[in-house]
Amino acid sequence: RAPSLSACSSFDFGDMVWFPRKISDLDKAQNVLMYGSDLDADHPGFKDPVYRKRREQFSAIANNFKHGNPIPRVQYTPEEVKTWGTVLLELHRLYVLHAVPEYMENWPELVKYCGYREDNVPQLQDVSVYLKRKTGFQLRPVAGYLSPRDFLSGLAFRIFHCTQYIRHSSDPFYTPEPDCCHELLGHMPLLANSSFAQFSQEIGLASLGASDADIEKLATLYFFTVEFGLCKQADSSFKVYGAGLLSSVAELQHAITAGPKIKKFDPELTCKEECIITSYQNAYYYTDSFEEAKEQMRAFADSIQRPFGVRYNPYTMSVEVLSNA
Ligand code: NLE
Ligand code: FE2
Repeated sequence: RAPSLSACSSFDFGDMVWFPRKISDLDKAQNVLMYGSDLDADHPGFKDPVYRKRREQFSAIANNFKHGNPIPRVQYTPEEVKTWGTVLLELHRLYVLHAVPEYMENWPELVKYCGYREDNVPQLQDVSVYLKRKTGFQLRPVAGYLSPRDFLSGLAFRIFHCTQYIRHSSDPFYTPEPDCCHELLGHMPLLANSSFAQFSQEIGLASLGASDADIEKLATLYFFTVEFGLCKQADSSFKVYGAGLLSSVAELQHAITAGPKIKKFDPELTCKEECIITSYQNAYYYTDSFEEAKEQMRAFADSIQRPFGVRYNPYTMSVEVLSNA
């Protein structure tokens, strides 16, 4: 029977792990795991004091951000704009050949409304306003790699956490961490697709209050689909929808020719694969269509057991907790 809001005797809501219930609660769910303002030693910017200093400015923007604020605009330096332009130009050539059609659909609008141009790094605020109108998604600046639980919980509210700094100029075609090229080129085009936006929110809702073990599985599956997923075409070649590939010239070229490293996506097996953050993946996973990836992820998310249900209320932008009793 359908879950009800009635008081529940068998489950004490007080036992529930904390999770954001309203959109402004995301201000309290911001655990950045690595990098942030303290770069790890294997990062290409580690030995560059100018880059490190610059990163502190971006960390400050993210750390001071509160839900409802406009995202501060950033004046990117000529060197940063050049890096962006180089990445955009090379990737665009590859998209035409290797990106799924859903990815390309919204390019003209990103150019028109968000300033996607070789000589301009798009501002997160402009993209956020565009997405809000298009699919209800909004962006929130973040200082680095967010904990999987916090990242997924943002999706429940149609909030996508975005880094705003750009990769180090010494290696435009691969960076070990998310940066604005990754967010803007890898993620934004698909978040402008309403079916993908809906899917993203469902994954987010499934994550709220889930056990650590379930979050780990869900995050791993998200990683091998939304970040690194491929689709098999009728002629047995592959098209790409994963954002981590669509933002890296080097790994995109590597992945589409990775032969036996490309395996069939199977939630039960794929959730055991190791997620590699600082270099290429050991394996990539494909489905027969982009739609199939979403369906399989949904089915997995539905199988997560929680002693309560959740329902999103779009009028109040809050999550209602329902008893399963
Ligand atoms: N390696 C990717 C890139 O170079 O754009 C970023 C991956 C973020 C998960
Ligand atoms: Fe990403």
